[in-house]
Amino acid sequence: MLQILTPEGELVGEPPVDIPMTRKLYRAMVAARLFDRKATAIQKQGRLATYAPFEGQEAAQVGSAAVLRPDDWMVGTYRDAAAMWMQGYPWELLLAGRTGHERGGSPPDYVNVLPPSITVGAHMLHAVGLAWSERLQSSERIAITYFGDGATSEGDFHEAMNFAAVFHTGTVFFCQNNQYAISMGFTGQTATETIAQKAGAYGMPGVRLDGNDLFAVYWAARTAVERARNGNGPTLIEAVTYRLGPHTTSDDPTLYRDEAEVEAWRSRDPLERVRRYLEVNDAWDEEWQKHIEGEESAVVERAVQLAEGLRVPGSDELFDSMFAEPTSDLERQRSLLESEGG
Ligand SMILES: Cc1ncc(C[n+]2csc(CCOP(=O)(O)OP(=O)(O)O)c2C)c(N)n1
Repeated sequence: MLQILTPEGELVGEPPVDIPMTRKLYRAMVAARLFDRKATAIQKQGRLATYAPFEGQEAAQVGSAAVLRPDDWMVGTYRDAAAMWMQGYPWELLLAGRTGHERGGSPPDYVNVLPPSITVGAHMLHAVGLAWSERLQSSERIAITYFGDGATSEGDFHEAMNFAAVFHTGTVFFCQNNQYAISMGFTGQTATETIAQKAGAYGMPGVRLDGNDLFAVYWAARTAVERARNGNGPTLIEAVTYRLGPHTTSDDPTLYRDEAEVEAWRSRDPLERVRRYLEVNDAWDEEWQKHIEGEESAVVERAVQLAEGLRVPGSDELFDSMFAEPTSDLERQRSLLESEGG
Protein backbone atom coordinates (compact mmCIF):
# COMPACT_ATOMS: atom_id res chain seq x y z
CA MET A 1 0.00 0.00 0.00
CA LEU A 2 1.48 3.30 -1.08
CA GLN A 3 2.31 5.69 1.76
CA ILE A 4 4.45 8.84 1.76
CA LEU A 5 3.49 10.47 5.08
CA THR A 6 3.00 8.24 8.12
CA PRO A 7 0.33 8.86 10.77
CA GLU A 8 3.13 10.33 12.92
CA GLY A 9 3.80 12.91 10.21
CA GLU A 10 7.10 11.38 9.08
CA LEU A 11 8.10 11.19 5.45
CA VAL A 12 8.78 7.74 4.04
CA GLY A 13 8.90 8.93 0.43
CA GLU A 14 9.27 12.03 -1.71
CA PRO A 15 6.56 14.68 -0.98
CA PRO A 16 4.75 15.55 -4.24
CA VAL A 17 4.19 19.19 -3.20
CA ASP A 18 6.24 21.91 -1.50
CA ILE A 19 5.51 23.45 1.90
CA PRO A 20 3.38 26.42 0.68
CA MET A 21 1.18 24.02 -1.31
CA THR A 22 0.99 21.65 1.67
CA ARG A 23 -0.25 24.56 3.79
CA LYS A 24 -2.87 25.35 1.16
CA LEU A 25 -4.10 21.75 1.06
CA TYR A 26 -4.06 21.50 4.87
CA ARG A 27 -6.21 24.61 5.04
CA ALA A 28 -8.65 23.07 2.54
CA MET A 29 -8.90 19.96 4.74
CA VAL A 30 -9.58 22.15 7.78
CA ALA A 31 -12.29 23.99 5.82
CA ALA A 32 -13.82 20.68 4.74
CA ARG A 33 -13.93 19.37 8.30
CA LEU A 34 -15.56 22.57 9.55
CA PHE A 35 -18.19 22.32 6.83
CA ASP A 36 -18.82 18.66 7.61
CA ARG A 37 -19.27 19.28 11.33
CA LYS A 38 -21.50 22.30 10.72
CA ALA A 39 -23.70 20.37 8.30
CA THR A 40 -24.00 17.52 10.81
CA ALA A 41 -24.91 20.00 13.57
CA ILE A 42 -27.60 21.82 11.60
CA GLN A 43 -29.10 18.51 10.47
CA LYS A 44 -29.56 17.67 14.16
CA GLN A 45 -31.45 20.94 14.52
CA GLY A 46 -33.79 19.86 11.75
CA ARG A 47 -32.36 22.32 9.24
CA LEU A 48 -31.20 19.65 6.74
CA ALA A 49 -33.22 16.60 5.76
CA THR A 50 -30.30 14.21 6.10
CA TYR A 51 -26.55 14.44 5.75
CA ALA A 52 -23.75 11.96 4.93
CA PRO A 53 -20.61 12.98 6.87
CA PHE A 54 -17.15 12.44 5.37
CA GLU A 55 -15.01 13.05 8.47
CA GLY A 56 -11.85 10.96 8.11
CA GLN A 57 -11.93 11.10 4.30
CA GLU A 58 -10.64 14.68 3.87
CA ALA A 59 -7.20 13.72 2.50
CA ALA A 60 -8.74 11.36 -0.06
CA GLN A 61 -11.07 14.05 -1.37
CA VAL A 62 -8.93 17.17 -1.10
CA GLY A 63 -5.72 15.49 -2.30
CA SER A 64 -7.32 13.99 -5.40
CA ALA A 65 -9.39 17.02 -6.39
CA ALA A 66 -6.35 19.28 -6.02
CA VAL A 67 -4.65 17.79 -9.10
CA LEU A 68 -7.52 18.60 -11.46
CA ARG A 69 -7.78 21.46 -13.92
CA PRO A 70 -10.72 23.79 -13.25
CA ASP A 71 -12.69 22.49 -16.24
CA ASP A 72 -12.18 18.76 -15.65
CA TRP A 73 -15.33 16.74 -14.96
CA MET A 74 -16.18 15.39 -11.53
CA VAL A 75 -18.91 12.88 -10.83
CA GLY A 76 -19.33 11.85 -7.20
CA THR A 77 -21.71 10.80 -4.48
CA TYR A 78 -23.61 12.18 -1.50
CA ARG A 79 -20.41 11.80 0.59
CA ASP A 80 -18.06 13.79 -1.68
CA ALA A 81 -18.85 17.38 -0.72
CA ALA A 82 -15.19 18.23 -0.05
CA ALA A 83 -14.03 17.06 -3.48
CA MET A 84 -16.93 18.86 -5.18
CA TRP A 85 -16.23 22.08 -3.28
CA MET A 86 -12.58 21.88 -4.35
CA GLN A 87 -13.78 21.74 -7.96
CA GLY A 88 -16.04 24.79 -7.56
CA TYR A 89 -19.38 23.49 -6.29
CA PRO A 90 -20.38 26.14 -3.71
CA TRP A 91 -20.90 25.01 -0.10
CA GLU A 92 -24.33 26.67 -0.07
CA LEU A 93 -25.60 24.59 -2.98
CA LEU A 94 -24.27 21.39 -1.42
CA LEU A 95 -26.29 22.32 1.67
CA ALA A 96 -29.35 23.32 -0.36
CA GLY A 97 -29.40 19.87 -1.96
CA ARG A 98 -29.66 18.36 1.49
CA THR A 99 -32.75 20.44 2.24
CA GLY A 100 -34.42 19.12 -0.90
CA HIS A 101 -34.15 22.51 -2.63
CA GLU A 102 -33.78 21.95 -6.36
CA ARG A 103 -31.16 24.71 -6.69
CA GLY A 104 -28.84 22.34 -4.89
CA GLY A 105 -28.66 20.23 -8.01
CA SER A 106 -27.63 23.12 -10.30
CA PRO A 107 -24.06 24.25 -9.80
CA PRO A 108 -22.97 27.36 -11.73
CA ASP A 109 -22.47 26.78 -15.49
CA TYR A 110 -18.70 27.05 -15.30
CA VAL A 111 -18.51 24.22 -12.74
CA ASN A 112 -18.12 20.84 -14.43
CA VAL A 113 -19.33 18.84 -11.46
CA LEU A 114 -22.46 16.72 -11.72
CA PRO A 115 -24.85 16.94 -8.76
CA PRO A 116 -24.16 14.38 -6.00
CA SER A 117 -25.44 10.93 -6.97
CA ILE A 118 -27.63 9.20 -4.42
CA THR A 119 -27.99 6.10 -6.59
CA VAL A 120 -25.05 3.91 -5.63
CA GLY A 121 -22.77 3.19 -8.59
CA ALA A 122 -24.84 4.55 -11.47
CA HIS A 123 -22.90 7.79 -11.74
CA MET A 124 -19.63 6.06 -12.71
CA LEU A 125 -21.11 5.46 -16.14
CA HIS A 126 -21.65 9.18 -16.59
CA ALA A 127 -17.99 9.82 -15.86
CA VAL A 128 -17.06 7.33 -18.58
CA GLY A 129 -19.46 8.92 -21.06
CA LEU A 130 -18.17 12.41 -20.32
CA ALA A 131 -14.54 11.39 -20.74
CA TRP A 132 -15.34 9.47 -23.91
CA SER A 133 -17.11 12.47 -25.36
CA GLU A 134 -14.11 14.69 -24.56
CA ARG A 135 -11.82 12.17 -26.23
CA LEU A 136 -13.95 12.08 -29.38
CA GLN A 137 -13.65 15.86 -29.50
CA SER A 138 -9.85 15.64 -29.05
CA SER A 139 -10.09 17.63 -25.84
CA GLU A 140 -7.68 17.21 -22.94
CA ARG A 141 -10.46 17.31 -20.37
CA ILE A 142 -10.70 14.24 -18.17
CA ALA A 143 -13.34 12.93 -15.74
CA ILE A 144 -12.84 11.71 -12.20
CA THR A 145 -15.48 9.67 -10.43
CA TYR A 146 -15.72 9.00 -6.68
CA PHE A 147 -17.46 6.00 -5.19
CA GLY A 148 -17.34 3.75 -2.14
CA ASP A 149 -16.34 0.13 -1.62
CA GLY A 150 -20.02 -0.85 -1.67
CA ALA A 151 -20.49 0.62 -5.14
CA THR A 152 -18.02 -1.89 -6.59
CA SER A 153 -20.66 -4.61 -6.08
CA GLU A 154 -22.99 -2.88 -8.52
CA GLY A 155 -23.19 -3.97 -12.17
CA ASP A 156 -22.62 -0.34 -13.14
CA PHE A 157 -19.08 -0.57 -11.78
CA HIS A 158 -18.30 -3.46 -14.12
CA GLU A 159 -19.85 -1.75 -17.14
CA ALA A 160 -18.09 1.52 -16.44
CA MET A 161 -14.68 -0.07 -15.88
CA ASN A 162 -14.92 -2.32 -18.93
CA PHE A 163 -16.11 0.37 -21.31
CA ALA A 164 -13.52 2.87 -20.06
CA ALA A 165 -10.66 0.41 -20.55
CA VAL A 166 -11.81 -0.80 -23.99
CA PHE A 167 -12.30 2.74 -25.30
CA HIS A 168 -9.32 4.28 -23.44
CA THR A 169 -11.50 6.96 -21.92
CA GLY A 170 -9.77 9.54 -19.73
CA THR A 171 -11.54 8.44 -16.56
CA VAL A 172 -10.04 8.21 -13.09
CA PHE A 173 -11.97 5.76 -10.90
CA PHE A 174 -11.40 6.92 -7.33
CA CYS A 175 -12.69 4.44 -4.78
CA GLN A 176 -12.80 5.59 -1.18
CA ASN A 177 -12.71 2.28 0.60
CA ASN A 178 -14.03 3.58 3.92
CA GLN A 179 -14.57 -0.01 5.15
CA TYR A 180 -18.37 0.09 5.24
CA ALA A 181 -21.41 0.28 2.99
CA ILE A 182 -23.86 1.35 5.69
CA SER A 183 -23.60 -1.67 8.06
CA MET A 184 -21.94 -4.03 5.54
CA GLY A 185 -18.22 -4.34 6.29
CA PHE A 186 -15.57 -4.64 3.58
CA THR A 187 -15.04 -8.41 3.84
CA GLY A 188 -18.77 -8.97 3.38
CA GLN A 189 -18.64 -6.92 0.20
CA THR A 190 -16.07 -8.70 -1.92
CA ALA A 191 -14.10 -11.95 -1.98
CA THR A 192 -10.99 -10.18 -3.29
CA GLU A 193 -8.40 -8.91 -0.87
CA THR A 194 -8.39 -5.44 -2.38
CA ILE A 195 -10.47 -3.28 -4.68
CA ALA A 196 -7.38 -2.20 -6.63
CA GLN A 197 -6.69 -5.73 -7.89
CA LYS A 198 -9.97 -5.72 -9.80
CA ALA A 199 -8.37 -3.26 -12.24
CA GLY A 200 -6.25 -6.03 -13.77
CA ALA A 201 -9.31 -7.90 -14.97
CA TYR A 202 -10.37 -4.87 -17.02
CA GLY A 203 -6.94 -4.05 -18.38
CA MET A 204 -6.11 -0.87 -16.51
CA PRO A 205 -3.65 -0.04 -13.72
CA GLY A 206 -4.87 -0.33 -10.14
CA VAL A 207 -3.24 1.53 -7.26
CA ARG A 208 -3.87 0.90 -3.56
CA LEU A 209 -2.83 3.61 -1.18
CA ASP A 210 -3.20 4.99 2.32
CA GLY A 211 -6.23 7.19 1.75
CA ASN A 212 -5.53 9.18 4.92
CA ASP A 213 -2.17 10.23 3.52
CA LEU A 214 -2.57 13.49 1.61
CA PHE A 215 0.75 13.02 -0.20
CA ALA A 216 0.09 9.46 -1.37
CA VAL A 217 -3.35 10.49 -2.61
CA TYR A 218 -1.99 13.55 -4.40
CA TRP A 219 0.85 11.63 -6.04
CA ALA A 220 -1.34 8.76 -7.28
CA ALA A 221 -4.17 11.02 -8.44
CA ARG A 222 -1.74 13.24 -10.33
CA THR A 223 -0.22 10.21 -12.07
CA ALA A 224 -3.66 8.86 -13.01
CA VAL A 225 -4.91 12.24 -14.22
CA GLU A 226 -1.81 12.79 -16.38
CA ARG A 227 -2.23 9.33 -17.85
CA ALA A 228 -5.87 10.05 -18.65
CA ARG A 229 -5.05 13.45 -20.12
CA ASN A 230 -2.37 12.00 -22.36
CA GLY A 231 -4.85 9.60 -23.92
CA ASN A 232 -3.49 6.51 -22.16
CA GLY A 233 -6.79 5.54 -20.59
CA PRO A 234 -8.29 4.97 -17.17
CA THR A 235 -6.86 4.07 -13.75
CA LEU A 236 -8.50 2.62 -10.67
CA ILE A 237 -7.33 4.10 -7.37
CA GLU A 238 -8.30 2.47 -4.07
CA ALA A 239 -7.84 4.92 -1.23
CA VAL A 240 -7.96 2.93 2.00
CA THR A 241 -9.66 5.17 4.53
CA TYR A 242 -12.34 5.16 7.21
CA ARG A 243 -15.68 6.82 7.76
CA LEU A 244 -15.32 8.11 11.32
CA GLY A 245 -18.95 9.18 11.60
CA PRO A 246 -22.23 7.44 10.84
CA HIS A 247 -23.28 6.47 7.30
CA THR A 248 -25.74 9.34 7.43
CA THR A 249 -27.30 11.32 10.25
CA SER A 250 -30.04 8.67 10.42
CA ASP A 251 -27.60 5.80 11.06
CA ASP A 252 -26.38 4.41 14.40
CA PRO A 253 -22.96 2.83 13.73
CA THR A 254 -22.61 1.52 17.31
CA LEU A 255 -24.98 -1.26 16.19
CA TYR A 256 -22.39 -2.76 13.82
CA ARG A 257 -18.88 -1.63 14.80
CA ASP A 258 -16.76 -1.30 17.93
CA GLU A 259 -15.70 1.99 19.40
CA ALA A 260 -12.14 0.57 19.67
CA GLU A 261 -12.00 0.25 15.89
CA VAL A 262 -13.12 3.86 15.47
CA GLU A 263 -10.50 5.03 17.99
CA ALA A 264 -7.76 3.13 16.16
CA TRP A 265 -8.64 4.97 12.96
CA ARG A 266 -8.87 8.30 14.80
CA SER A 267 -5.17 7.96 15.54
CA ARG A 268 -4.60 7.87 11.77
CA ASP A 269 -6.40 11.20 11.28
CA PRO A 270 -5.60 12.66 7.84
CA LEU A 271 -5.36 16.25 9.14
CA GLU A 272 -3.22 15.54 12.16
CA ARG A 273 -0.33 13.96 10.26
CA VAL A 274 -0.07 16.92 7.89
CA ARG A 275 -0.23 19.29 10.85
CA ARG A 276 2.68 17.47 12.50
CA TYR A 277 4.68 17.51 9.29
CA LEU A 278 4.12 21.26 8.87
CA GLU A 279 5.00 21.92 12.50
CA VAL A 280 8.32 20.11 12.20
CA ASN A 281 9.02 22.23 9.13
CA ASP A 282 8.22 25.47 11.00
CA ALA A 283 5.13 25.97 8.84
CA TRP A 284 2.40 25.54 11.48
CA ASP A 285 1.58 27.18 14.81
CA GLU A 286 -1.50 27.64 16.99
CA GLU A 287 -2.00 31.21 15.86
CA TRP A 288 -2.21 30.25 12.18
CA GLN A 289 -4.55 27.38 13.05
CA LYS A 290 -6.90 29.80 14.86
CA HIS A 291 -6.67 32.25 11.98
CA ILE A 292 -7.61 29.73 9.27
CA GLU A 293 -10.34 28.17 11.41
CA GLY A 294 -11.82 31.64 11.99
CA GLU A 295 -11.82 32.53 8.30
CA GLU A 296 -13.10 29.18 7.05
CA SER A 297 -15.83 29.05 9.72
CA ALA A 298 -17.05 32.45 8.56
CA VAL A 299 -17.22 31.14 4.97
CA VAL A 300 -19.23 28.12 6.11
CA GLU A 301 -21.58 30.28 8.23
CA ARG A 302 -22.20 32.49 5.21
CA ALA A 303 -22.96 29.40 3.10
CA VAL A 304 -25.55 28.28 5.67
CA GLN A 305 -27.15 31.74 5.52
CA LEU A 306 -27.21 31.67 1.71
CA ALA A 307 -28.67 28.16 1.59
CA GLU A 308 -31.35 29.04 4.11
CA GLY A 309 -32.07 32.33 2.36
CA LEU A 310 -32.99 30.69 -0.95
CA ARG A 311 -36.55 31.36 -1.96
CA VAL A 312 -38.76 28.37 -1.26
CA PRO A 313 -40.51 27.42 -4.50
CA GLY A 314 -44.31 27.32 -4.53
CA SER A 315 -45.90 23.90 -4.97
CA ASP A 316 -47.38 24.95 -8.35
CA GLU A 317 -43.81 25.31 -9.69
CA LEU A 318 -43.58 21.53 -9.55
CA PHE A 319 -45.14 21.46 -12.98
CA ASP A 320 -43.18 24.25 -14.67
CA SER A 321 -40.04 22.44 -15.76
CA MET A 322 -41.46 19.10 -16.84
CA PHE A 323 -42.24 19.79 -20.52
CA ALA A 324 -42.12 22.86 -22.80
CA GLU A 325 -45.87 22.32 -23.36
CA PRO A 326 -47.59 20.80 -20.32
CA THR A 327 -49.53 17.61 -20.98
CA SER A 328 -53.24 17.42 -20.23
CA ASP A 329 -52.49 15.10 -17.32
CA LEU A 330 -50.18 17.68 -15.78
CA GLU A 331 -52.73 20.46 -16.32
CA ARG A 332 -55.32 18.33 -14.56
CA GLN A 333 -52.98 17.68 -11.65
CA ARG A 334 -52.11 21.38 -11.41
CA SER A 335 -55.78 22.40 -11.18
CA LEU A 336 -56.41 19.63 -8.66
CA LEU A 337 -53.59 21.00 -6.50
CA GLU A 338 -54.93 24.56 -6.90
CA SER A 339 -58.45 23.51 -5.96
CA GLU A 340 -57.05 21.95 -2.79
CA GLY A 341 -55.31 25.22 -1.95
CA GLY A 342 -51.77 24.17 -2.97
C1 LIG B 1 -28.68 1.50 -6.30
C2 LIG B 1 -28.78 1.77 -4.83
N1 LIG B 1 -28.89 0.74 -3.97
C3 LIG B 1 -28.97 0.97 -2.64
C4 LIG B 1 -28.95 2.24 -2.14
C5 LIG B 1 -29.01 2.49 -0.64
N2 LIG B 1 -27.66 2.88 -0.19
C6 LIG B 1 -27.34 4.17 -0.03
S1 LIG B 1 -25.75 4.37 0.41
C7 LIG B 1 -25.47 2.72 0.42
C8 LIG B 1 -24.11 2.18 0.78
C9 LIG B 1 -23.06 2.60 -0.18
O1 LIG B 1 -21.80 2.27 0.32
P1 LIG B 1 -20.45 2.67 -0.39
O2 LIG B 1 -20.61 2.56 -1.87
O3 LIG B 1 -19.36 1.90 0.24
O4 LIG B 1 -20.29 4.23 -0.06
P2 LIG B 1 -20.26 5.01 1.32
O5 LIG B 1 -21.68 5.30 1.69
O6 LIG B 1 -19.57 4.15 2.32
O7 LIG B 1 -19.52 6.26 1.05
C10 LIG B 1 -26.63 2.04 0.07
C11 LIG B 1 -26.73 0.58 -0.01
C12 LIG B 1 -28.86 3.30 -3.08
N3 LIG B 1 -28.83 4.58 -2.70
N4 LIG B 1 -28.76 3.04 -4.41
